[in-house]
Amino acid sequence: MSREKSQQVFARAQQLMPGGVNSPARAFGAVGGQPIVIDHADGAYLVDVDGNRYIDYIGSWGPMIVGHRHPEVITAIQAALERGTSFGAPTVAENQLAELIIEAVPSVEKVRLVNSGTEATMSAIRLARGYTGRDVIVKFEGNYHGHVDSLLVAAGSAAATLGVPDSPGVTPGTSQDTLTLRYNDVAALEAAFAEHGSRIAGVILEPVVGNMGCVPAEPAFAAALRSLTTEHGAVLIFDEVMTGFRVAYGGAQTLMKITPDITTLGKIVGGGMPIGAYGGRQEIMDSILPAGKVFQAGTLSGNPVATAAGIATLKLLRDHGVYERLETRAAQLADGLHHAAQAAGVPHQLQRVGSMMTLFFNPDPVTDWDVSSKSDKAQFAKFFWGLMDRGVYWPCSQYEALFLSDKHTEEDIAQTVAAAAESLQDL
Ligand code: KE4
Repeated sequence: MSREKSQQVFARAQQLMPGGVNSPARAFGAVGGQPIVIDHADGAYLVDVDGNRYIDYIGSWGPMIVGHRHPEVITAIQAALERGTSFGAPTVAENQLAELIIEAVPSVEKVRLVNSGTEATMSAIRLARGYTGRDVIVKFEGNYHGHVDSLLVAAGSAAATLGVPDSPGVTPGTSQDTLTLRYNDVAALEAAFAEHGSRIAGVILEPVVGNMGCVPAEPAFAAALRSLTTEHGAVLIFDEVMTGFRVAYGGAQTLMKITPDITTLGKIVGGGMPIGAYGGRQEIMDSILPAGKVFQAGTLSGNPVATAAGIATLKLLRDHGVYERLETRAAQLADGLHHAAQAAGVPHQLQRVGSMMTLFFNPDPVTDWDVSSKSDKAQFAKFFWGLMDRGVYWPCSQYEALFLSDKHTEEDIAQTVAAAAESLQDL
């Protein structure tokens, strides 16, 4: 498989942009080698600039749940373009996307659209602090909430992958009000509230972590989160940027039957265009300017082209039985990967919620960052390139989840499992 053009383009990229990428997750830092440069995509497939086709399990890190270039999404974007690209003024489409989100997500009575997941989580913690008048935010090791200064503490995703979970440039003054606990550790959570309860403005977590690999919140942990935040008057924030509209139409909160106070969204809600959102109880959301006094703003927030893509995507998810098909395909993939690893005698955990999952090279069930960080990253890197050389595009880090789309076919799954079986045998 020639990747000559990718190498030429990436060599130039490295002269122009730090590390040659506009987001470190793409840099292949954990697996060695160089990223492939994508020319175009369609359905479940990516095609690189050398003409190599891959079955795509990143899906732009989650957004492409209905597949690349879905005709109804493209048509909606084209129609929006005929009316203009940005007005900086209210539009009907913002109402329509807000209504879809409010209808879908149980905790959201009012919502504010922004331009990325990072903006959503940054705004959500400012809102929690402004609403409660308190300073401390609790987060969890291995959870990633975007590059928000006060949350870049023990972060997951690319921060963990590239070894900077506590980034340079984040000052002690910023991180002093961030309390970082172990995920799924009820005792630690109880102790934190016992000691700091009256100072805690909010608790933010990924209800199903994707950013240390796929690690769901255990029921006792989830219940403790809700009871302790309620008892102490703290805001419970579910960061559903990844899980929102992914694990279920209403997000992880509908599966867990836990209603947070604020939910952050991104990725799928923009259908591949730059959209984030945060929403919650009306009395909390009405603290946001201009209804209230907590400042947050954005030139391109609610952009008409982006909202058109988001509306089309959410309607496809709401009306066309996508989740049933995703569940069937995801179960087939998970089952195939587990049996292939078993046959190869490779210690592993296959952890899945809906159509997001991770094959951990780890003998122990992964419940928190301590365990996840002990996964065999050298094995993962070999497995990754074995798949790439067999036309399967896998998340380029053990600390990421993979995602299926509605366009992945049974044949794609069979081809992926066969490629995985060969790659695992070669370890
Ligand atoms: P963005 O600012 O990248 O849109 O969203 C940040 C974010 C917030 N919360 C969660 C749970 C997230 O997973 C993310 C972003 N996810 C990573 C992948 N693990 C995005 C990929 C990247 O950084 O390039």
